[in-house]
Amino acid sequence: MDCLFCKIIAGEIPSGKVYEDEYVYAFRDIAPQTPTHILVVPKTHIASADEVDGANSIFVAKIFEAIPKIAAEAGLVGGYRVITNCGPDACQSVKHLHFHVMGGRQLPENMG
Ligand code: DGP
Repeated sequence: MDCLFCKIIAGEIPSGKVYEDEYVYAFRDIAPQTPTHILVVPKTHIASADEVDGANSIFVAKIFEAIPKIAAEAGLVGGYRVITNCGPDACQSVKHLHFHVMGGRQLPENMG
């Protein structure tokens, strides 16, 4: 499967890894939109939030267990935003489920 984030997880493409466990891989976004911008992804190929089901939702649960640790390690003491883009209307560009963890400054209230 020709998936950029699968290649990053496999170490075939370098990334700024910040966290990894059995289910979860997290790395710095290549084009950060906030002072801290981390991508948190499942270590199995799930194309988007549309593809989450009972067979793979453990990966999503583990991602949300990892996010507070990742945020704390990144020093996001004032809070952070978690976003996933799903499909063309949301401008999802990489077809491997990922959660943007963004912070390091006051974020705008408007998200869309
Ligand atoms: P989205 O638009 O929600 O699909 O976000 C995809 C994100 O992936 C975008 O913020 C940029 C990031 N990205 C794309 N290619 C790479 C890469 O090769 N390395 C890293 N670290 N991030 C990437």
